[in-house]
Amino acid sequence: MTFKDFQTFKTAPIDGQKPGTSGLRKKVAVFSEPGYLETYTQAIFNAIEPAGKTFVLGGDGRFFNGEAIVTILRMAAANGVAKIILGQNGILSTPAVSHLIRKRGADGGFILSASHNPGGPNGDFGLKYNTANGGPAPEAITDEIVACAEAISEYKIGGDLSEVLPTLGDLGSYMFSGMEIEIIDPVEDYAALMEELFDFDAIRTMIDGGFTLRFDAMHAVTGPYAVEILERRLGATKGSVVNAVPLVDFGGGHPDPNPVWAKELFDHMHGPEAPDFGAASDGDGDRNMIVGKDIYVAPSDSLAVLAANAHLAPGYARGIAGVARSMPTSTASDRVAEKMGIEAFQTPTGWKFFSNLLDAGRATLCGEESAGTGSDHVREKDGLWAVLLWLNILAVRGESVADILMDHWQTYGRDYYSRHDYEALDTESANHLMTELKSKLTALPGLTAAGMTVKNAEDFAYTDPIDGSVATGQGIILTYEGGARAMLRLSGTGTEGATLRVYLEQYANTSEPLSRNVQEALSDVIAATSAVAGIQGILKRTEPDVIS
Ligand code: VG1
Ligand code: CO
Repeated sequence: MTFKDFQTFKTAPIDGQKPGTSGLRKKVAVFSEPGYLETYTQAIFNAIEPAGKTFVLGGDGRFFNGEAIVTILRMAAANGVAKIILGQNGILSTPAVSHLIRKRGADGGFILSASHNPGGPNGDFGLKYNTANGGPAPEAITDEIVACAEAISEYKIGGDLSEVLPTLGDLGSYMFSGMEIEIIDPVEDYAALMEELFDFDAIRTMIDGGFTLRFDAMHAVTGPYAVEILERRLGATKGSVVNAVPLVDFGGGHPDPNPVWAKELFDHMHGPEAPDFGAASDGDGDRNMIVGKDIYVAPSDSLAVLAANAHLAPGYARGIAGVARSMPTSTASDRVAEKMGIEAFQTPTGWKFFSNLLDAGRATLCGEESAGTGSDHVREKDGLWAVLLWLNILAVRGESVADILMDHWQTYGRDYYSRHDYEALDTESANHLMTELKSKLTALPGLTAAGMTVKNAEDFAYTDPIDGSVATGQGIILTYEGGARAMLRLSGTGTEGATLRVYLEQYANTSEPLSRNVQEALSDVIAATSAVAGIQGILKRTEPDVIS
């Protein structure tokens, strides 16, 4: 094929294309409208000047992944891209893309995923652009992409890829219209990186000694990664990885690893057959849930425990430089940082805000309450990485998950924590609630509701300590007298109406009871926050849809 075979087409009008917390997410029906994916892809290309550059490409295998890969390959060729490093069959987990960009010195990457959102023909699809450091594009670039999406009127696309590549399943290098496509094993480089960071011998010895585990891949992208690493390389019994086969609709499930959506694993870990360790990951492999026998580790606690113990793994034996957490994540990790004498950061929600801190070597570990934990080994959160760090710590300490968590609370105190989600709200009332709350922030300090007195009320804005960029309107923080916090923000990843997230936190020091029921321990802050924000009055909801 020659260059003249490339054609330009009129773009489809794309409405509401602004990327949210993590890339652009829409219903499959929207993404697959003629010209929609093409328009957004061309907008990215127009924003990043792709000619002569190398990109990594892959997705979580959800419905429309294959078609989208082919479209992006044809468009990359037409836009003069020099090379695409493609996961076999178009599959790569999000952390694996991040690692490949860094390892190969690529100029960026495209991740096809709507992460934890359901898939299938009626589910969601998404596209995220990551930059050369391996991290999600910062706001300056996503703003540029949006501007390009509004301004363009045509897109460039190459000819029939199937003449060169009838399938995307054969490893090797191929030339397509002057662009190289290198098809690689999606697992190999990632597994090798994990072997560098963790003491696989110690974990293997622990497993040989009778330690049992179950990993729920939720029919999403981590299946092949977990089978290779946990079963083949670490010797976990065959079948320890359940729901290991990735399916385009995730088996009809909601690939979000929390006690609600990973209930099967959660119940198993609380039943008579519970193994020593349970874990799950999400659609694109960047989230993790950690459960011990009869004990769930809240993600905010997990970050704190990992920070306090990371030095037990070879990759972090020199210690960690700092810990960063997103604003609604509990302050448990701050306490660890303080004791260790290292920096603690509070960033807005979304992994992109950690990138600069990781690049600058100011933070080594990062985490979000939404089951995201990671480190400076890549620039995304990383589900299996968190699982392996936990396993490494368990192997070195020789204690149970429950013992390690209890010991942590007895050392630092406990941050009782929960997130209440109000889903599928009409956008107007959700916005109204936030606007009302913002309008009365200055009047809140001193106000008492449900026996709790508001100490401080803040509309969270973040100034990046490295490049000075400012992100405003990142959610409301209510601080109460006595160490409780509540955070409220609207989700930026949903595709239906609006979701209000209410994050609730109550600190108990070491002399207080540390094993209370979480919702009970939080009941005052729940009631107070509900009253202060007018949740029932404005949303006409009495209960959240999801409690995690
Ligand atoms: C949610 C989480 C946030 C996470 C984001 C992407 O965003 O709350 O912590 O970074 O999803 O995660 P929101 O705006 O819906 O609250 V993933 O695993 O979906 O890439
Ligand atoms: Co994800």
